[in-house]
Amino acid sequence: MPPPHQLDKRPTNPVLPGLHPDPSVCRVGDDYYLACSSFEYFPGVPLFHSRDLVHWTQLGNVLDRPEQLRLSSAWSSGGIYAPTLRHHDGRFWLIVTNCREGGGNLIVTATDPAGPWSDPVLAPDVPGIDPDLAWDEDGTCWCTVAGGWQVRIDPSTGRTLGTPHQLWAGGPDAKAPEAPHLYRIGGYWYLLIAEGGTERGHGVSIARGLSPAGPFEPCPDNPVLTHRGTDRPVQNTGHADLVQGPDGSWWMVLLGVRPGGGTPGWHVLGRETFLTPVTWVDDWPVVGRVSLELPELPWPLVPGPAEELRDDFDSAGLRPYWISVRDRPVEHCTTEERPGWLTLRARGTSLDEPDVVFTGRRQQHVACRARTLVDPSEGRGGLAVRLDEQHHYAVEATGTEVRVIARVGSLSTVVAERPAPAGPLVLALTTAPPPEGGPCTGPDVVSLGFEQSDGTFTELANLDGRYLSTEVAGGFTGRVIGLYASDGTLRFDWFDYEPLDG
Ligand code: 6LW
Repeated sequence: MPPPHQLDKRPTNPVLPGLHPDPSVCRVGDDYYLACSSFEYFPGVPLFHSRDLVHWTQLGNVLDRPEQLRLSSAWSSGGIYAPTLRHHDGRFWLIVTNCREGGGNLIVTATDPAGPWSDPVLAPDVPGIDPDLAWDEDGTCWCTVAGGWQVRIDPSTGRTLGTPHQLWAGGPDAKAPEAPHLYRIGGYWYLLIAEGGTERGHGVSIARGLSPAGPFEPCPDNPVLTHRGTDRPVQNTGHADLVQGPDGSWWMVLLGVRPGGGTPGWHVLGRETFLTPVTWVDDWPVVGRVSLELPELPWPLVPGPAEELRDDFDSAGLRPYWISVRDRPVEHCTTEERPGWLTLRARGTSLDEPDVVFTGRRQQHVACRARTLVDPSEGRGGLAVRLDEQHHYAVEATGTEVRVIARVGSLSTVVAERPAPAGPLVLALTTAPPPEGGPCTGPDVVSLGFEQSDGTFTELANLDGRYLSTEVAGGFTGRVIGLYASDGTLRFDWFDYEPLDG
């Protein structure tokens, strides 16, 4: 049994649950590395390591310095989209798009994937989002982007060479041909793309040719992967990357969602990273169905270190899973000011504001509990589950009151209010599957309240979770559970996240 507050990483699919979409993977010897999108959150681009493609340990975040990542003008679900991670010539290369005003494509490199990563080199002439880097035998680097556009590039300067040309953009009338990855496998160059849009119509298609610059012939069995029109528990499957194991077997990492509730189904954790096997027939990939069961692996599992679920804020700085909305200046978020506590100093006046001081972790389990001990004597703030500025539930404390606030679209309301006991208090929220119901049943219920000094939970509100889903809020993210300050200074002694699934 793992010690309390640590998550025994039992192998499951998704291999990276919660808001971890657009996975890009590479192998170096016996080690695998994987990066994901991070949108309006800072630091950006979480980076993971694994020895078995199943157990992933976060090494850090690629864009973890303000000089590398500016998100101030990024709207919710804007910011960092769709990295490609590759290892070439003894270095790790990562290319990614910052979708904000004045943003664009950027390239960073590192010799150690745990960092530090370089300052970004901008690639302003790369003609689109979802950039990929691939090197051919003579060292030419090809950058391919959404829509099937490609241009040669010098990745060390970001300068493009020559004029972009269009390769292959999926099937006729394909919606959103994106997420290209180009590989040399055997005698062919393969262009893997996503198409159909990242919603229920999502899929993966492939084409091949003899040169990285095309022409490409589409696979007769496209899409090689889609769950559209099925009742499989994993939906929206797409945006994939391929990797080969040391034994020669092939694997695909991809994004998928787990919708819950009645119809049309709501996914609340965001787009998650799944793993599925790939075999080859006539030099075309055949992709296994993406299931909640782990595929059989031809190697033994290598669990990483157990994950710490409780943070006592005793170490300098925050662990890599903590993400903040748009930035994290030390004047607003620090563990240094009162040792052993996280201090948050308000800037925006509520979670509705784009500059709110909020720092949290991805919700990774359908059923979970989060608790924090807060000292609200110098301000107002608390514990929230956030989808974006317009969709969040919070239990908030001042020196005198505890209240639950719900914001859904343009409606914001104080759902419940109680006098607060004096001194620090424990705020708590749980998410749980809904009671049995008909087609209108939501995906889960979110209960918010506080704990009495004897540890009993006082529920102040119990809210339908569908309003904190991507199907309601729109966009590309998922829920983040965390701590915020909306006025003055809030101090948090600890934060505890506990999975309740199974
Ligand atoms: C990303 C695109 C996608 O740029 O969603 O599912 C977008 N695929 O490739 C944002 O994550």
